Amino acid sequence: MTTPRRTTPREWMDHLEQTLEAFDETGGHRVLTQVFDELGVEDALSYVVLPYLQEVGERWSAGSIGVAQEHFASNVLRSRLSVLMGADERPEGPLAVLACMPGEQHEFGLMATSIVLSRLGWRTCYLGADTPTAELALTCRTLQPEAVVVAARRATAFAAHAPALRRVARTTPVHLAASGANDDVVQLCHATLLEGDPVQGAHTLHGTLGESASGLDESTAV
Ligand code: B12
Repeated sequence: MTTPRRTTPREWMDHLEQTLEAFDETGGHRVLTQVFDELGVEDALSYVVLPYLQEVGERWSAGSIGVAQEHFASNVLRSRLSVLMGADERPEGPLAVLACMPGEQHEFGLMATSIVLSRLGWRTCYLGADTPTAELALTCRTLQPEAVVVAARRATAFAAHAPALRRVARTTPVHLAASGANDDVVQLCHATLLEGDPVQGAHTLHGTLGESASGLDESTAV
């Protein structure tokens, strides 16, 4: 008897394209259920869902799909990731506040980090897209999290708010992430660079802060 061949990430992405870009929500959710079951949450995010989103952008900018298809696909994915966020949180875990910088609408990377952190035993307060820095600061004063993660595609989004981020960094470790984060803005904002993809970023944060904050280690991941 031969073992059935496993579906490759390329094939999973093709299945997402065939369903989501044909406005087939049920089919898209079916593919997502299968891919999360077969690969597990982290690999499904790293090798299928996030790369698929990048390809959607390429097809959109090349004109092979329209804005409606891009919006539909990202809305279905957003609803799915929202369900995964917070699903595994434990009440005693360290707390992370996650936000996109003002004007930044791209939040999938931050959502993925939030999902993985919660699976590592963290509690997350997800503020999401386009968060005013005054609100971020207020949230940090109120909740006193162990870490703040802020994401932006452009370095100028961090630089423009450097004074506010420095004020937050006086009391809470601030981590800058996504393509706008680089050594210069990290220095300017008195922050730390959170490198790698969103799944790696969550593990880095957990490695540097999670264990000391709560005694959690990688083996506690759910
Ligand atoms: C979905 C999407 C949208 C959605 C976002 C919905 C949402 N709720 O997030 C909407 C429709 C709102 C949108 C709007 C726009 N978008 Co858009 N969008 C995309 C798309 C298709 C996917 C984005 C995504 O989630 N990618 C998955 C992430 C994880 O990949 P990534 O961004 O490359 O991130 C890498 C790293 O930076 C890192 N990372 C990212 N975030 C984080 C977070 C953490 C914590 C960590 C550790 C790491 C990390 O991980 C990735 C590597 O694995 C991209 C295509 C693309 N290439 O990504 C275009 C894209 C980013 N958008 C683009 C554009 C032009 C726009 C608009 C200007 C369009 C318009 N005219 O209105 C607006 C701008 C809105 C704004 N002010 O921010 C361009 C950007 C071009 C550029 N050079 O800057 C892209 C690249 C499309 C393209 N090919 O042209 N968009």
